[in-house]
Amino acid sequence: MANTLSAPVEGSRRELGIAMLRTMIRIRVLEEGIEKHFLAGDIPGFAHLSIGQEAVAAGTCTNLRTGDAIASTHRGHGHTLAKGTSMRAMVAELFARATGVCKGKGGSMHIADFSVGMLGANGVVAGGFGLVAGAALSAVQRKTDQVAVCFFGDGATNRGPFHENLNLCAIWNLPAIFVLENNRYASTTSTAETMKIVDVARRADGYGMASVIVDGFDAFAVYDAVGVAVQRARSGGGPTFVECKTFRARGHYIGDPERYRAKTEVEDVMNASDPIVRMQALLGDALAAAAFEALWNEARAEFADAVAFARSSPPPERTEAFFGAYSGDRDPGDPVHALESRERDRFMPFAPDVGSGSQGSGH
Ligand SMILES: Cc1ncc(C[n+]2csc(CCOP(=O)(O)OP(=O)(O)O)c2C)c(N)n1
Ligand SMILES: [Mg+2]
Repeated sequence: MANTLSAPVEGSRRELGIAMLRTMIRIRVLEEGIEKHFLAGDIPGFAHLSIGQEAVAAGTCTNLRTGDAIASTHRGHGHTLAKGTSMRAMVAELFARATGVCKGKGGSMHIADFSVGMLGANGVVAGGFGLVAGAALSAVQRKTDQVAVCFFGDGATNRGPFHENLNLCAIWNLPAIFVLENNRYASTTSTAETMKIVDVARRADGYGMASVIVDGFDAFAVYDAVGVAVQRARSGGGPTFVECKTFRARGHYIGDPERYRAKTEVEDVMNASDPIVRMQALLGDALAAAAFEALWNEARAEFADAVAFARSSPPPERTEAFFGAYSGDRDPGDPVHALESRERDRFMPFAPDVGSGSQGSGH
């Protein structure tokens, strides 16, 4: 398994390490903040945290351009932030405010931000594979060198869309990259109980797809492996499967009693492998303690600003619920707009102007 723990960290490599450390710290601060505000009742719906997995989001997205696409999962805050969505737009969305990235109508599991190529988190496990195959096919047809990255969990690889889309991307040689976050669990079930193999990357062999296994706690290792995959995809070499061995340090969702594993397992893994601590140790000499502290303080200030922004923003208007379900614009002459308006009038003939901003649940 590839990791970079003995590599010297100097020059541009050090700059890269600092950039990825900053991203990981921003994700950690965001998610610890989400946990706090969710438990305080500020965030409706459900939320799944990726604490422990930050190196995968940072190492992957640092390779990507804004025009490249990603598809995420129910555990997608880190992917979204790393791809370039602003902290304010994220937090306002989680707080169900009209200023959120999906106007407060999506929430944690349905965040999408097309302006940065983020095609969507997904409440449907394995829901991202078809989006990525489509985005990759579109890049080929439009003759661009864009790539599309699918983030997914180990559990998702037991579903049909994983197999169908890997096969399709392989035979059509599409510029897709499949980044598996193998965090040892799917909900309450250990992967050891749901598959007979240890390395899920072996499944890529069945489709004739290149694959690599990396230490998912090591952002450099993820960066390097995804970098090779991006290069291959951009130059017409087809898709790659990147298995990142990682760990989810929180419950499946906020509130999960975690009866299926020992508390010591979480402590042991995080004590040995916390990706942020590891990166700080790698950069240790070069980046002094004060500089580390500054990164944390910046991220905390950014998060506090985003919370204040969210709190001062209104909830979406109830009548907005009917808009944005289809592609199209808000020009009253647009047939999609007319259709959505008709639906609003049919289902909400006496709709009040402003609603409570509630979001759907389910996980
Ligand atoms: C099609 C579908 N089946 C079941 C679920 C319920 N569910 C939500 S998350 C999850 C486990 C996913 O595990 P994995 O793919 O390993 O991702 P992780 O949660 O570990 O990040 C399940 C079964 C769902 N959301 N969608
Ligand atoms: Mg999993």
